[in-house]
Amino acid sequence: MTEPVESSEVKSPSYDLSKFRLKRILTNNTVRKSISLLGTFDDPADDAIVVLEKNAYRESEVATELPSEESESPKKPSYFSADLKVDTEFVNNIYGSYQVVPSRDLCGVKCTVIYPATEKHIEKYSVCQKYLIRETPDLYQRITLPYLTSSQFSLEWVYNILEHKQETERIVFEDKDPETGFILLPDLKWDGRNIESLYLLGIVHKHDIKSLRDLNGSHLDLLRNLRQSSKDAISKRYGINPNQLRMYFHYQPSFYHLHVHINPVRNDAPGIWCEKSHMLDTVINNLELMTDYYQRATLPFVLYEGNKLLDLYEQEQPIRVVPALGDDKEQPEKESADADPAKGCSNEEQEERQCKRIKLATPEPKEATAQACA
Ligand code: M7G
Repeated sequence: MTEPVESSEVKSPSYDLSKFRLKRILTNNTVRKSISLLGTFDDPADDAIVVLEKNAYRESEVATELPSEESESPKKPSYFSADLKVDTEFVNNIYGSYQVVPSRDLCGVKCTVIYPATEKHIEKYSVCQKYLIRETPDLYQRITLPYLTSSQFSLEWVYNILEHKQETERIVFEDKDPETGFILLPDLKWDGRNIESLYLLGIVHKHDIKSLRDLNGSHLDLLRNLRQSSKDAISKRYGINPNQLRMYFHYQPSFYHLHVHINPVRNDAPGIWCEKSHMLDTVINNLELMTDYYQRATLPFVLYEGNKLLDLYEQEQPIRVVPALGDDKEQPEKESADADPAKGCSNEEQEERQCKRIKLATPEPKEATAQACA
């Protein structure tokens, strides 16, 4: 039974995690060892998303005792102890294969719940096709900006953090300056246990910067402070060398209030792909070279099937239907309305062509390659 943290000011919905009822699996990522589930709790009308993720190994968990330490207590949990249950699968010559169950302390699974979940959350956590958009400043103004202004995830959780209503005890560092200040705290994705997989967020106090697109030369002091003060605070709290930290923005982000993602470079954190991440160092340098760089740049970003913004871009330029081979123009001509594959193929030939393309673009449904849009 899990009871979400409540404060007197902010009510969080309550639910009993053990009573989760599965409707369907949204993604099963065998590489990350995580599974995203759609279901319900007591009220069948409210959808819930539950994400289960096996924890990363901590180096202390594989430590073995030295003879001189045997009498020392208390013992830290370790795989190699009398508690380990071992089932032998096979032993062949010098090779052995086993299934082992370690002590209870080492069997924890990180669980994230979104309840009630909206259609947009379900979209974000589902397996889907992804497409790259090259967003010019004009396309941003005409298509992306109106869309994100009318349809975006609630920023309530961000304001709760900035106003010290939630997660207050998790704050690692705060600079309260309204122009250049920010709050540094663990990201929802971090299990909070393993420094190897450390994942922090730096959320700025300023309220009018939606994303990278809004940044200009006047924000350089804020960005430099974000970089330096975060590094200092992380070094002090976690003992991590500042030169081993990856600091970046997402474009497009899911939440349009400026925040920087921070994790160790040696850890492949989720969402570090080049099509989504912009290093803080590069952003600062671009603004030093050209103060309105992000108002002038064409910024690529990923859209996924099911996102309404993809349909809006499709009306502007063909995205799901790739131009015929050899017709690799910079800006492909707009195709006729009947070519919209989302509405099905209008004639057999087109259907066959389209199906071939989808087959090429769609990996075999191996679990190992299934990726959430998140
Ligand atoms: P993003 O780039 O806007 O979206 O990052 P994406 O990375 O999800 O596509 C938002 C970040 O905020 C993500 O890394 C989330 O894991 C994190 N996050 C989201 N929520 C709702 C919370 C929350 O309530 N608390 C904390 N600490 N982090 C959150």
